[in-house]
Amino acid sequence: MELTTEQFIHDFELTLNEQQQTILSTATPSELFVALAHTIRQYYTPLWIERNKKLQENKDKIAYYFSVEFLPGRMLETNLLNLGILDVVKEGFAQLGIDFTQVKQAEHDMALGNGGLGRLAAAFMDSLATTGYAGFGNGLRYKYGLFKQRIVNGYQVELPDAWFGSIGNVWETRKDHDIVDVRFFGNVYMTDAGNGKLKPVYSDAQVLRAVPYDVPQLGYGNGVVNNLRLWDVEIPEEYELSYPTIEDRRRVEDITAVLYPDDSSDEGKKLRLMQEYFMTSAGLQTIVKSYLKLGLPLERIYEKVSVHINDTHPAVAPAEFMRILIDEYGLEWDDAWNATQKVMSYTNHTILSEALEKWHTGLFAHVLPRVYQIIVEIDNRYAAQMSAQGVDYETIENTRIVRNNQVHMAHLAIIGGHSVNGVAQIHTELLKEDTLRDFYKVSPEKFNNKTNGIVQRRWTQIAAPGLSKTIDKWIGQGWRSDIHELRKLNEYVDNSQAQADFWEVKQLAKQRLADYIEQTTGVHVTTDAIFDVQVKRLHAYKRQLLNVMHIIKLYWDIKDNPEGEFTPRVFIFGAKAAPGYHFAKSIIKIINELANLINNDEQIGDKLKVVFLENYRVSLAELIIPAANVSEQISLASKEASGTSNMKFMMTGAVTMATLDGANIEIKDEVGDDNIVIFGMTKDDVYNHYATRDYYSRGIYDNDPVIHRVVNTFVDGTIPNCQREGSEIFDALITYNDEYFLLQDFTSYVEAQEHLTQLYADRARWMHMSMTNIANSDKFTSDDTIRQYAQEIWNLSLPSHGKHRI
Ligand code: CJB
Repeated sequence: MELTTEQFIHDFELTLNEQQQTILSTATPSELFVALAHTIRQYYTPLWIERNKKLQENKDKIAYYFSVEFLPGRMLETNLLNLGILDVVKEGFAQLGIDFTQVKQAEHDMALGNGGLGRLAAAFMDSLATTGYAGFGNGLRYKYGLFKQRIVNGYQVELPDAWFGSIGNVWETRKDHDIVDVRFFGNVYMTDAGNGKLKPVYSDAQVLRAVPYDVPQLGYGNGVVNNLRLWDVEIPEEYELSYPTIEDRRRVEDITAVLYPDDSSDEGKKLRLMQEYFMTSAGLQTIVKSYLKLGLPLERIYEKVSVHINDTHPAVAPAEFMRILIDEYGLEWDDAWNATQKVMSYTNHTILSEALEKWHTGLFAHVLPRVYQIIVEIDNRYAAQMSAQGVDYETIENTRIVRNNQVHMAHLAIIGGHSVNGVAQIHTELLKEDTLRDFYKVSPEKFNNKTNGIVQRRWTQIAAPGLSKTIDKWIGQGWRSDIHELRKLNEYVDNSQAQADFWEVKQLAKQRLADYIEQTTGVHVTTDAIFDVQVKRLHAYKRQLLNVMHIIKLYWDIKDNPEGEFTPRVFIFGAKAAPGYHFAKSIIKIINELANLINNDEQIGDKLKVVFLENYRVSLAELIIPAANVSEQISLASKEASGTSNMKFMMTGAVTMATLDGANIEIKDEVGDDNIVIFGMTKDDVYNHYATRDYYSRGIYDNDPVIHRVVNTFVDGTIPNCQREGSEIFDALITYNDEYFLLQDFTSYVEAQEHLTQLYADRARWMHMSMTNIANSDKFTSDDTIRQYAQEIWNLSLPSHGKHRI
C-alpha cells in the first residue's frame, strides 16, 4: 500500500492517543506495540472485507487447512513487510525517537504449535495469501501455547506459556455470527424421520459452543487477506445450570486451554480427542453453511470446497463431514461419500508409528457415539468394496479403519479422501514402500509428494536484513518478490569482493548472537570460531546425542594435545523436549553439564564452547539461524520426514552437515555434492540392518578405542552431576543396542566434521559453498510448495479479483 511517513505518524499517534489513551513520552514498548498493531489493522481491514465479499460474489473455490497446530511466531514484522510498509514504519519510528526493535519484541510469539508441523502450517498461511489462493486455516485458540522452557541446574523446567498476557492477541477478531454448537457423549439411536429415512436422536449429550476468532493472513505485496480461524470453547447460556462450580466450567474450558506438548506420540487422552473433534466439527459446520449461501447443490460441494487434513489430528473430518451431510442436511450416503472423498486430502508428516493416532474404540464411541457409528459403516462398506474388487484378505485387514479395537485415524483420512502426500521425496517413497504400502497397493493414484518449504521472506528480509541488503547489492532487489532470482547469485560465488561482503554480514550476525549468548548464559564466545548449530525438537532420532559424542571426542583431542592446532568451534543447541519424554530430558541435562565442564576449562579456552539456549522458539530461531556457519541435520536416515530448519540455514548461508535423510537429499541435489557435507548410513543401509538384525553396538564399542572412550565419558565421572543421565545414555547406546545407530555413524561423522574444518580454513572455498547454498535455496520457498498443493491436490484456480503475484 502507498503510505507516507507523515501519514503513518499521524495515524499512529492518533491511535495511541485515542485507543491506548496514552502519549508517546509515557508509553511503554507494549503500549506502543498495541497502538502500532491497531494502526495496521485499520490499513488492512478494508482489504479483508473486500476479499471476503469478492470470494463470495465470484463463488471462488476455497481450500481449508485443518491443523491442531499453527506456529506463526511474531506477526508484526511480517504484517508490515507484507503490506509493504515496513520501511515507512521504521522511518516513522526513527523520527519519533522510538526503538522499533524494542516495540517488536513486546509481541509475544504466537506459539500454537510444537515444531516443524506447526511452523509449516503457518508458512502455508503466509504463502496462500502471497500466491493469492483462497486458502483458509482452521485450528484451536489455545490459551496456553507450547510451554516456556527454563533450564534450572541443567534440567528442563516447563512453565505455562501465557501468550495472551495482558494485551491478548491484537490481531484476532471474534466472529459471533459464525458460532456453532458441538456435541459430545450421550446416547444416540436412529428413528424414523417420516420421509423414508432415518434420523439420529440424541440423549444426554454435552453441547458446547464453538466461538471463532479470525486472524488475518496478509499476502506479500498483493493486498490479499486470507483468514486463519481459531476456535474457542464456551458454555452455551442455556446449559449454564449444568456447570454450577468453577471446577465444572474449567473442565470445559480445558478443551481450548493448552496445546499438547508432544509432537510425535499418541496422547491417549480423552481431552485430546475432544480438542480434535471440536475444531474439526466447528470448522466443517461453518464451511457447509457458507457454501450453502452460494445457492449451489450440496452434493457438489467439492467444486467449491477442499478440506486438508494436516497429520492425523483432524482425521475425524471425513466421518464428521458425512454426519453433517447426511444427518443435518439429508443427503443420501452415496452422494455424501462421493462429495467427502473429493473434498478431503491428507498430509502425513512422519513414519514414526507412535504419531499415527489410534483411539480405543470404547473411548471413541463414548466421546463421539454418532461419529463412531458412521466410521463403522464407512469401514464395513470399504471392506465389502475391496473384497468385491478382489483385494486379498490380509490387505483389507491391514487397511481397515477399525481393527483390533482401535480406530486408525490415518486409515480414515486415506480412505475418506482422494490424496495422501508425504513431505519430501524420500519420505513419500517410504510411505509407499513401507508405512502405508498396503494403501499404495490398493490406491496408488492417491499418493503424491509435496516437499516442504519455508517463508523465505521471514528468514531473509526479517531475520537477516543485513544479508538481504548484501544480496540486493549483488543481484538487485528482484529476488525479494521473485525468490528464483536468487540464482543470479551463482555468478558471484567466486567473486572475492562478494565473498568478502557475505563473510562480513555473517560475522555481524554471529556477533549479534554472541552478544545474546553472553547476556543470557554468561558465556563469552568469539566470532572467530565456527558457529555450529543444531536447533530443533529434542528427539532420539534427531540424534543430538551424536553431536554430543563428537564434542566429547574434540574435548579429549584438546586435553590430549593442548598445544595442538585447533580450529575453534562454538556448538549451539536449542531444543525443547516433550515433558514426558524422559530420555530427551536426560540429553538436555548432559548437554548443559558438558557445557559447564568445557566452558570453564582454561586449557580448552576459546577452542571449544558449548551453549544451550533455552526456550527455542520462532523469534529465537530468527536470531540463531542467520548466525550459523554449520547446520546440523544428522537424523538417522529414513526418520526425519523432511525437516524445514535445514532449508532456513541453507538460505542464510550455512553449510549443511547432513545424513541422506528428509529434504537434506533435495538440498544436496540443489547445491551439488561439493557444497554440502554428507555422512553416515543411507536409508537402505538402515533397512538392511532391520532386515538382517545384524547390528551389534557393543561390538563397535569393544573394538573401537575412540568410541569406547567417548561412550565411557558418559559414565566415568568426567562430566559432573549427571550420573543417572550418563548411565541412561550408556544403556541406550550399549545395553539396548543403540536404536538410532549412533555408534555405526560416529566414525563417518567425525571424518565429515574434520573435512568441514578443512573447508572452513580455506575461506574462498568456504564462501563459495556458503553462497552457493543461498543462491540455490529458491526451490524451498513455501510459495511454490503451496502452488503445488493448490493446483495438484485442491484443484484451486486463482480468484479473478485483485492483483496476484504468480
Ligand atoms: N513433524 O513437527 C512434527 N510433528 C509431528 O508430530 C510429526 C512430524 C515434523 O513435520 C515437519 C513438517 O512436515 C517435518 O519437516 C519434520 O521432518 C517432521 O518431524
